[in-house]
Amino acid sequence: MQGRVPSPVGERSVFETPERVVRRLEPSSSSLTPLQYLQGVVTPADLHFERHHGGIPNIDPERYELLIHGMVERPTVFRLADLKRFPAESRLRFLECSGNGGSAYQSQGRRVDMSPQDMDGLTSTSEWTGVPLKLLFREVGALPEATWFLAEGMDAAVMTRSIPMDKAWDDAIVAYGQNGEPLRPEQGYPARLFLPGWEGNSSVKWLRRLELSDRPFMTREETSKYTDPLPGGKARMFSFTMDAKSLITFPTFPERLDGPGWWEIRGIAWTGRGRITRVEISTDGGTSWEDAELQEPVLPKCHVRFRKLWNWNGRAATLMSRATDETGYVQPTREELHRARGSYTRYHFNQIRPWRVERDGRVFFAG
Ligand SMILES: Nc1nc2c(c(=O)[nH]1)N[C@H]1C(S)=C(S)[C@@H](COP(=O)(O)O)O[C@H]1N2
Ligand SMILES: [Mo]
Repeated sequence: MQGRVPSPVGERSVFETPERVVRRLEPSSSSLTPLQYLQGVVTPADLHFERHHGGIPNIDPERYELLIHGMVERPTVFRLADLKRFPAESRLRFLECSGNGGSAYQSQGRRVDMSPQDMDGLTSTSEWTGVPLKLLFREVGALPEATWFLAEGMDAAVMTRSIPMDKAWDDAIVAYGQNGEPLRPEQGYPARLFLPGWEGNSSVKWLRRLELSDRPFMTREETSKYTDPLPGGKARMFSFTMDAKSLITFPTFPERLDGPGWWEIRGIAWTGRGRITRVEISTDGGTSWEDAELQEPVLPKCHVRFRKLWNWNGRAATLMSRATDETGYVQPTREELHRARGSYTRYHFNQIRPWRVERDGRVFFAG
């Protein structure tokens, strides 16, 4: 039987219902990746989470310009075509908003009907392509006195962040590609800063200006926002690195296990410090732990899949996952995180997420 003829651009199977793939929209300024429906580590570009502080600008790539100035020998304007003349780099890396997981932390066990998407959908993984920032900084002759640079976006929010120069010499890129195609407008088309492993906010989209300096600029986004209030009236600033985190994506709300027997507990783990080296699973609320298997590829600063077979005896159980990264850092419990950061902390919520499996097979968030 003859099937459908090819189309210039493919589409999803009609059996993959929109409710399954569509992103839950939070009031206007963000959308969430449906983590529980994804396979492998790549997030399809149209399911990448979005977070915009001033909407999505529409930028003509022919008119795009990136100015690099300040403590440099040769202030330079780069067009998009100029950026593409440098040797490109492509890497699979996660991007996570540092506010991710905040509602679960703040609900203190009151909200049980959250799916992984509801709870942690502000994280996604893409293959990002772009020019290493160090090549651009060498090109303009960055002065040795420069220790920070300002990154500025051209959206209505004029997002600005101060970034230590060390990140530029390490692995920062100016990205123009995502999963093999140009960036989506939602991800910063035609070019964004991309800082692997660092809080999403610092990866400034619709990038128009980089200014090198010998001090941070103390912008609104690093003083009134993106600082973590701590117990005792202090606050930590420039908390860029995303700490190791894991979350179970199955079984989770709203799934229901249809009977006792062998089930595969699955999830994803990631860390801004490099590689995930271990994920442990507890099926008894944290009393005992066993190693999960890490599924290839296990890449640095990238979502990694883990899995563990569980023989469910049909009694109520509490499932947890706990990640360790290559620096030896271990994902904390909610109590440990609370002790370190208090109730009013607003960013970097990497506490262990527990799930309660009821005797009837229904699963609820138990955090
Ligand atoms: N110019 C600009 N850059 C921005 C933002 C923004 O609103 N404007 N949002 C930041 C925040 S808070 C996050 S979490 C990430 C989200 O990137 P995404 O929308 O591609 O997922 O972009 C960051 N870069
Ligand atoms: Mo964010």
